[in-house]
Amino acid sequence: MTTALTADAGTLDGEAMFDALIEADGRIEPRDWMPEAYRRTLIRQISQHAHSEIIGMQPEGAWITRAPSLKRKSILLAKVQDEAGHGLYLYSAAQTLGITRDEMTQQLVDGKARYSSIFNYPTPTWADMGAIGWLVDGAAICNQVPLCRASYGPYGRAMVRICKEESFHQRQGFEILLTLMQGTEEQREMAQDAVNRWYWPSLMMFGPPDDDSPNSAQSMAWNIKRFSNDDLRQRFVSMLVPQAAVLGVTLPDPDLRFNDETGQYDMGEIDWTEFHEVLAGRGPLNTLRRQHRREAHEEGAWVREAAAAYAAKKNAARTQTAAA
Ligand code: BYC
Repeated sequence: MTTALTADAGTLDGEAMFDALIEADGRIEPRDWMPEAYRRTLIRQISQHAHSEIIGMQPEGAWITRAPSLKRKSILLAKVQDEAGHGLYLYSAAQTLGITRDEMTQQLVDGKARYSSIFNYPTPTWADMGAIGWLVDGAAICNQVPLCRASYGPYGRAMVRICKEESFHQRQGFEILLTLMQGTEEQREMAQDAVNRWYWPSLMMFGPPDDDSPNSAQSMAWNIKRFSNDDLRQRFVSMLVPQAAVLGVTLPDPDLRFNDETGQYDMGEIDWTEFHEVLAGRGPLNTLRRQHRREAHEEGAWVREAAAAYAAKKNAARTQTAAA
């Protein structure tokens, strides 16, 4: 919603216009003036999110050949393809801020850019596909639905489609777990084991506690983030408790209980040391995830070169026709 409010780049008018748009809960579009820090924050958050989608294809991609039926295989394949698409929308949104796709990719393969901590954990059993869908995509929905209203237009619009697809992803994960929970004793144990391993890391996806989140206050003032990390985490847990009861799984937090006074669930302490270890590159699979991405990037070089050569040939032909 830039409407009639247009601004000249670099002038005080631009700054006043930006402030007015934020104040009015309007939208900032790529050609509008914006503070450099706003631009940098968006590039950081959107590119991290894009990288998360691309790295997030790995833990599930590993199960495509081992899915227990043709139906499960095609559903999983579609989900992983959706994630590639999410990466694409997000990289495109970030590009409108003046960074190239090549720069972002290079930052990822060089280990200079972050991606979500959650994708550094292994997926040893089929039940992990259920737990990722239910918990990881569930956390993603809680975190990302408010981002559909992010003040930066291209980001908010990309998030609308992403959230619709995440919603399908979450349900397919829930359904995998439900099927396992209605199966044999061994299948129920496998489902519970996966929930035990993914529950705490999924809570960490929301980021550090509010009093240890350096970016939140400014991002909320700019209407990029709409809720704090802790608020969204709380909302997620409230969503999970009734769903866990339907599934028949136990959430692995002995301190989890409803608090009549606050009307919310009290939770046990999250292991923030583990979170910081993963962020520092010392999670279970950080090295492997990054290495796979780097190898895929290098092995795909010929495709990029061929596509660029083809585009150059097409352009040359078009220029020749126009000149004739
Ligand atoms: N993992 O000040 P804070 C998906 C970093 S994709 C790693 O609170 P902010 C899916 C943070 O970047 C899921 N790093 O930061 C995909 C910051 O470091 P820098 C990804 C984390 O930005 C495929 C520092 O900690 N979702 O769901 O205000 C298959 C301080 O944090 C994490 C998104 O990216 C973490 N968990 O808030 C299935 C959503 N948490 O950059 C599913 C968009 C924090 O200052 N992003 N850090 O060096 C966001 O909403 C926000 O960026 C966050 C963090 C809530 C994640």
